[in-house]
Formats: sequence, structure tokens, C-alpha cells
Amino acid sequence: RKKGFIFDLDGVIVDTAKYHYKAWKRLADQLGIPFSKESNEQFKGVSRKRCLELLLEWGNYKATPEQFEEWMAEKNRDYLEYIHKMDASEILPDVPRILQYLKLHHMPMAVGSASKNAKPILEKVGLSHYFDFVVDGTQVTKAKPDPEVFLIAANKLGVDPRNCVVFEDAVAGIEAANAAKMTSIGIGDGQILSHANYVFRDFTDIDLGFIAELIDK
Ligand code: B16
Ligand code: MG
Repeated sequence: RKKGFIFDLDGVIVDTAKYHYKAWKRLADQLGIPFSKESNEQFKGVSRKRCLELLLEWGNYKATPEQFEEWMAEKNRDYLEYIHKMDASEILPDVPRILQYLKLHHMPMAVGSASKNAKPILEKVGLSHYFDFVVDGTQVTKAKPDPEVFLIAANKLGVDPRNCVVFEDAVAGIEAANAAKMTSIGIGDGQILSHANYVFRDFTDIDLGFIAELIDK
């Protein structure tokens, strides 16, 4: 059976969560809304719009549509400044080892991310060539935990969703992969990602034998 491999971007391939955090923190400080690293956890895998809605809810803050647009733009301008300086050193440990192995076995591969900045980030860190398709926040209408982003990816790869494997670091992303009937692999904390079919702390914990089994299953 033909298999497909789909990777989330932020938190799986690169650690951009820290830049999202810094950009949101700056805006939150400016608005006088408390915002911590723990609050930032709830922004993982969540669209920019939804993140701002949450921030304003937490701060009990009413915004006009114009302010809302301006703050989203401001956060993104800040974020773009950080990612502009990114290079291959920011790829998470052992990601290339897994990508190379899959490529060697001619596996179809895609990125499935909520981010509208996915393509420039992949270019910056030099990983674009591994992926046949990048499905990102510019192409989806329903955010994770809706399976849309992964279903579009499977469709583009020409692989039955049940034969797709998803690597995700966010709870919403694991839910999305499960809803798409894909094999979900959590990257991170097993207690947080308890609904995943498999969980690894990071890619250094993934044995190539395990990937070989996924390919042959
Ligand atoms: P942007 P992923 C997600 O990417 C991030 O985890 C999330 O924190 C962010 O708000 C979202 O992208 C939108 O990003 O503002 O760049 O469009 O994890 O789905 O790759
Ligand atoms: Mg993520």
C-alpha cells in the first residue's frame, strides 16, 4: 500500500514556538494583558486569528475590527523579524535523519501547518526540497483539531488518509490526525499527547526500524 508522511512545522521540524511567544508577549505587554509561557502552550497549532481572540478574551479586552487587524499585523511583523534570522541550526534534532530516510525510500511527504509563514520558514532552514507539498494556513479554512489540513495534504499526495502518518507536537494536531483516521505520532510529552498512537520525546528517540515498519505496514 502506498504510504504518505505528513509533518507539522512549528514544534516538529523547527522550534518557532519561542518566536511566536516573544511576538505575542510583546503585544500582550503593550495591551497590559498577562501572558506567560504556559499561556503560550495554548497557542500551539492554533491559527493567528484564534490566538489573538484568546488573548483578548483572557484580558477581557474589547477590540474594534480595525484594532484586531492591526494587532494581528503587528504580531506578524515582529514574528517575521525573528524568522528572517533563522538558519539550518534551528532545525530540531535528528529531523534531517528521518527526512533523509523517508526520501531514500521514495516516500511521498508533505507539511501540514496552521502557519501562514510555513513556506518562507522551510526555505530559510533549507528543508523545502524534501516536501512534495506544503499545506499551510493560507490554504485551510478550518483550523486543527479539524482534519482539513491533513486531508488536503493526503489528497495532494494521492494517498488514502488511513495510510498517512502525521508527526505533531500539539494536542489539536493529534486530534486532527486522529479525526482524519491517520496514524498520529506525537512529538513531545506523552502525558500531554496521550491521544496519539505513538509518542516520542523528540526525533532522536525514533529508531529507523520503527520508520521502516510504518513504511511496510
Ligand atoms: P502564523 P503549526 C502554528 O503552526 C503554530 O503552532 C501556532 O502557534 C501559530 O499561531 C500558527 O501556526 C499560525 O502561525 O501566525 O505564522 O500564521 O504548529 O501548525 O505548524
Ligand atoms: Mg506544531
